[in-house]
Formats: sequence, C-alpha cells, structure tokens
Amino acid sequence: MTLHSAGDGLIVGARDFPTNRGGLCQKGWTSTDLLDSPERLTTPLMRSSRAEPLRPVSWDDALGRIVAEIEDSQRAHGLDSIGLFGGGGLTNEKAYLLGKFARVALRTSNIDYNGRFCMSSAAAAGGRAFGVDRGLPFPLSDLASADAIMLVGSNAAETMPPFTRWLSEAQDNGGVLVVVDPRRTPTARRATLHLQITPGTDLALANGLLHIALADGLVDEQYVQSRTAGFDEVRRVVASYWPERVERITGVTVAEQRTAIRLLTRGKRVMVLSARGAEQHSNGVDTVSAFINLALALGLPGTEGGGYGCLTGQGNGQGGREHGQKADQLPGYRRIDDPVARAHVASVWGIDPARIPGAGRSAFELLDSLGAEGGPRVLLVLGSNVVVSAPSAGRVQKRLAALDFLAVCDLVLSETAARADVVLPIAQWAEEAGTMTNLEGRVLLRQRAAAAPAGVRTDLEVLAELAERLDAPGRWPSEPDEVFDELRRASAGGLADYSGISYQRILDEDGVFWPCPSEDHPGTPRMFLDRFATADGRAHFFGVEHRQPAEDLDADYPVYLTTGRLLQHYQSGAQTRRVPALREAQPEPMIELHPDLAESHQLEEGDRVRVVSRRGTAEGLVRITDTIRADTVFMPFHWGGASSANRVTNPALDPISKMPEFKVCAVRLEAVA
Ligand SMILES: Nc1nc2c(c(=O)[nH]1)N[C@H]1C(S)=C(S)[C@@H](COP(=O)(O)OP(=O)(O)OC[C@H]3O[C@@H](n4cnc5c(=O)[nH]c(N)nc54)[C@H](O)[C@@H]3O)O[C@H]1N2
Ligand SMILES: Nc1nc2c(c(=O)[nH]1)N[C@H]1C(S)=C(S)[C@@H](COP(=O)(O)OP(=O)(O)OC[C@H]3O[C@@H](n4cnc5c(=O)[nH]c(N)nc54)[C@H](O)[C@@H]3O)O[C@H]1N2
Ligand SMILES: [Mo]
Repeated sequence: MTLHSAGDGLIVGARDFPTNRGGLCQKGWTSTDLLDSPERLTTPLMRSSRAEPLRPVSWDDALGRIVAEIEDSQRAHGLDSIGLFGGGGLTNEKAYLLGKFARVALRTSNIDYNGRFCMSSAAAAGGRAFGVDRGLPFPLSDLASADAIMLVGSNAAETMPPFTRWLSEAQDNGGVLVVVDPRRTPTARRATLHLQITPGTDLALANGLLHIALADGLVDEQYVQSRTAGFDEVRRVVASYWPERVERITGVTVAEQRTAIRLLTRGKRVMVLSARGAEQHSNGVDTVSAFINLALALGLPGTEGGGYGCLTGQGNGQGGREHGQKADQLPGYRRIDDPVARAHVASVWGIDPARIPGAGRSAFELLDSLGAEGGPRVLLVLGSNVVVSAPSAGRVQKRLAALDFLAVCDLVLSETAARADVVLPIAQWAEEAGTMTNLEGRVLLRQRAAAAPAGVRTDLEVLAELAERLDAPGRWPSEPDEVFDELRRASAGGLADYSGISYQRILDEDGVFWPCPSEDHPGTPRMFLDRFATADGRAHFFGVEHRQPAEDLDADYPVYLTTGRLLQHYQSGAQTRRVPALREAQPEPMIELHPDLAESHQLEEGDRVRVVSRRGTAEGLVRITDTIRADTVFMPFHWGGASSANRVTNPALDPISKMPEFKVCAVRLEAVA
C-alpha cells in the first residue's frame, strides 16, 4: 500500500505489489482513520492505586514508575517475577528488541506473545516435518497455476481479501478449489467442493483422505522413497481410517471424501494450505501434521508449484515468530536451549551466554500464572489486547487483577490498557519505519509516512530508554535501521537468516525472501527444492491419531461453539471498533445459528441470545443462516465485555504448541429477555 498526503490528512492508495497486486481490503482503506482518531492516546497515563482513575503524567514519571516497580519486584521475588507479552503485529525490529530486553535487561524467562494464539501449531508441525517453519515455502504467485488448492479452516475471502485474487486466477486457469470449513463461508462458496466438517475433526479427515489415496494407488511412492522418512508408521495408522469411519467422525460423506482425493490428485501442482480453523485446537499440531502427511504422500512439498503452507495471519505474523519474543526462542528462529545458539546470540549482545535465561511459560500459561505463587507479579504488554483475545477471558482478567503492577504500551485505551497502572502512548504503523515479513517469508520495509502526534514515542524508544534506566549491559539502539542491523547479526547462521538483507536491498528488490545468508545471496523464494532443512535432508512423516475435542457435547452443553473473524473487524477490535465506518457496519456480534437450531430454541432473527459454557457467557444477536451446521454456532471474537466470545472459549492447550482450543467448545443457548 502507499500513503498520499491530501491536505493535512493521509490517504491510503493501492500500489502494484507482487503479493496483493495493489488490492486492499476495507480495513486497509480505512486504516488511516485511526491515525488522527480522537481516541488516540497522546500522553502517558498513570494511577497509584486501581481504585483511582488513570491520569496524565510526564514520560519521566511514567518510565520512572515502571523501572521502580520492576526493581522492587525483582529484589523481593526474583528475576522471573517480571513478565512480557508481545504481539505478531509488531515489526521485526520490535519483536527482536523485546526479546533482547527480556533476556538482557530483565533477565526473565517469562516472555511470550499472541502468535502463540495464532500460528504456533502450524509452526510446530512445519518445523518437525520440514526442519523449518516458513508459512509458505513458495511465493504466493505459484497459486495462480495450481491444479488444485485445498484450504483447511481458512475464510480467506473475509480474512485476506487481496489473497483471493490468486484463487480466482487459479480457477480461471482451470484449477479447482477444495474448502474444509463447518460454515459455508464466502470462501467456501467459491469452492469446487466444500467439505462442511464437524468442528475439531480435521485430523480424521486428512487421515481418511490418505487412506483412500493408499487404497487407490495414488501415493507417489517414488517421492516418498527418495525425499521422506517415516511413511511406514503413517501407512499403519491411516489403515484404520476407512471412509465410513471417517464419515462418522467428521460428517464428510464417503462420496465427498472420494471426490476430494480425486480433485487433489488431478495434477502435481497442488497446494494444501491450513489456517486457524484447522490449527486452533488442542490437537492443532497433529492436525497440521496429518495434512502435511497427505501432502507428502502425494509428492508435493519441495516441488515446483506444489506443497503445503500455512496462511499466516497478523501483519507481521511470520517475522514476529522468528526473532525471540517467544518463550523458547532466540533471534533467527533459534532455540533458547541450544548452547551454540546461546553462544552466538550472547556474543552479539555482548554478554556471557550463562546470563541468558532458559525457556519460559507459553502465552496462556504465562497469563494464567500472573500474580499466582511463582508467577510474574509485574507485566508489560506491547501489541496485544489479551482481555479480549485470550481464551477463558474471565479467568485472564482475574489474573491481571492479581498483579502488583501492569504496564501497557498501546495507541488507544484498549480493554487491557484500561486495567493498567501505567499506559504508554505509542506511535503507530505509518509513523515509524520497520520491517515486516509476510506469509511468503518475504521481508518488506514499511517506511515512515507521517509524523507522530506530539507526546507519543515508539516502542523501540520505550524499550531502549527502559533498558538504559535499568543499567542493562550492551548497546540499546532505538532507530529501526540500527536495530535491524543488530538483528541481522543475531540471526546470522540461524534458520531464519536475515544477515544478507538490508533496507536498501528490500527497496531495490520489492522485498527479500529469507534465508538470505549474505549480501550477494539472492534470497530464497522457493525452499526445499533439493533438500529439506532437517538433519537428513528428508521430510518427516508423523503418524497421528484423531482425538475428540477437549470438551465434547453433553446434555447440559449440547451445541458446538466455534469462533473466528468478520470482514469488517480486526482481532480484539481495539482498533477497528474505534473506526466509525467499521463500527457502524458491524456494531455488535451476530451469532450464527442454523434454522433447525433456531427453531428448537424458539429463537428468531435479531433476538438477543446468550452463549453459555462451563467458563462463562457471551451475548449477541441471532443471525439465522443455513450456511452453518445444525450442531454448531459461530461467534466472532472482536468484542469485549458482555459480548466477548472468549469469556466462553476453552483454554485447553495443544501439548506441543500450547495453542488454545479457540475453535471448538461445548455450549448451550439461552434467550435473553
Ligand atoms: N477481517 C479480518 N481479517 C483478518 C483478521 C481479523 O481479525 N479480521 N485477523 C488476521 C489474523 S491474526 C489471522 S490469524 C487470520 C485468520 O484467518 P482465518 O483462519 O481465515 O480466520 P478465522 O475466522 O479465525 O477461521 C477461519 C475459518 O475456520 C472455520 N473453522 C472453525 N472451526 C473449524 C474446524 O474445526 N475445522 C475447520 N476446517 N475449520 C473451522 C471458521 O468457520 C472460519 O470460517 O486473519 C487475519 N485477517
Ligand atoms: N475466540 C478467539 N480468540 C482468538 C482468536 C480466534 O480465532 N478466536 N484468534 C487469536 C489470534 S489468531 C490472534 S492473532 C489474537 C489477536 O488478538 P490480540 O493479540 O489482542 O491482537 P490485536 O487486537 O491486534 O491487539 C493489538 C493491540 O496492540 C495495539 N497495537 C497495534 N499496533 C501496535 C504497536 O505497534 N505497538 C504497540 N505497543 N501496540 C500496538 C492495538 O491498538 C491493540 O490494542 O487473538 C486470538 N484470539
Ligand atoms: Mo492471528
């Protein structure tokens, strides 16, 4: 996108760029509305007790208070008594500096971020299969010539509108689209085949499709032989996923399963792409592994034009997961428990490797331990609105209230900021430079296009200033390009190697794909063509078994709830609910019900309804639609307070990725008088 000045305002314009071809969604067109919104924070806020209101204070007082609270807490309760919570919307520079700030300035292990709620399951499954996780290991433009594209749990037509032009191009070129979703979404309506699956059963479907492929001799045995390891176990596991059994588990009929596998084997340029619908489950890693198994058995990953990919969500969903804001990670996608990685990063940071703490708690575990025995007592949040977006939000609010001290950096007084002891007003996207890495692994530079309002500072300035006040060792640059130069060195030799990427190259080349280990390296648009990033160079199969959702239906809670997104709103809604055009388009949540379910509950269109789970309740208005399964209701999670879907959702976590089960829990419906 480009920004033009018009009078004293800014206008967003489309720009011909290879990823979106100049396309933007409504949130993009209205995104400048928030730059000069009256709800924008322009001064630090503080209070000395939670009973008081937040009042404007100077930066010096606000930063001084944060430092004093940190020092007091660490003196009394140890280094790990400080927690940090980041976001996948932050630039690479911010994610990097936040991770460094935690390990070097605070020496706490307790740092994690909202990407744990977003793509951690796909990342874990991709990592264990291919040796590295990059959302798409190929450029998006490969989609245009696909013979078939399978979207598992993606409503791209509403969540990534510019992406859908690639689907159209593929379809115009004769390619077919298979969509797996419990709802007939705008994305599913474009599909050649829509599989309207029971929530939480995708793994069984993938195993079932592979079962049919094996039975029908459609497996690429030559590819399996030469490029993979571990297929024998998978062959054994999927043997018991015969089509009738899979129909019983998933609701996808035998005939639909057969059609699906026929469509997926009509050529070699086939893409299997997963998104949050398949991933946000307590078996999300295994579910993604099941689809990777299918893709591998069909001989797709690491070939020209075919493969598996994850449709990464947030602005910097890819880069945000590479540079160390994750509990178990150091920059360059390194593991914090790897001695070689620790030694390299410590040398860039100018400290002894032994000073770097070990792995900390994952996002929900971190939030759930706040103020509890052994958990953090001070929390600093940048780039997330956890009061609205974390599962079992009522429980998270209680934990936040139990903290000794909460500080939030934000542009607006989000639901989380409103509960803080100190709020710092932050510059937003158009007001500062920084790099973001898109879902293709293409590192992009966002240049500064507007002046920040007087009184706000950038996240980088805040972190650097806090580090200095805390007498942290080493250098603490706050200019994005200087931070990026340090990030390059820290990432050198890692899986996500940025060392050959510079701001100038990004501009000259319309972005550079990592890994890019030297300035004369062209970058890597297509990965795995010769070998996978595993030690033996092969892709690894993992035999995985279906499990029912952590909370299944019973007589008290007889309906599935699934949650997700609307076209007009973004995430916790902290930003989009403050844009009048978007707020008016969708002022409160609509809860989708099938006509049969509405009738059995005597509910009518527009009635107020309460969704009740074992954890809490959420209200919205009834929308009756036959596009949803009769055993499932859908509620968007973009609102706080009484309309917050996350008061209801289940925080059951995937054992490997620690991803919460946002996409399925058991509820009952109650009419609100
Ligand atoms: N408008 C808008 N766009 C966004 C965002 C936003 O908030 N608003 N957020 C961005 C971010 S951070 C992300 S992560 C992406 C997310 O992008 P998507 O993953 O496309 O979005 P969701 O709506 O969370 O989920 C997608 C679909 O999963 C389906 N689903 C639910 N349960 C299941 C299941 O058990 N199995 C399967 N197969 N499908 C299921 C839902 O019905 C839904 O249509 O969107 C990005 N784009
Ligand atoms: N029920 C349910 N819950 C979900 C999901 C779901 O599908 N269902 N999806 C999950 C997913 S995929 C995600 S990604 C999360 C997202 O949910 P959140 O992590 O809450 O993400 P945002 O709403 O984008 O919150 C970002 C906050 O940071 C602020 N902000 C924006 N830019 C900056 C910046 O540069 N610096 C600072 N300091 N602040 C900034 C914004 O104003 C906003 O308050 O929600 C998760 N929660
Ligand atoms: Mo996300």
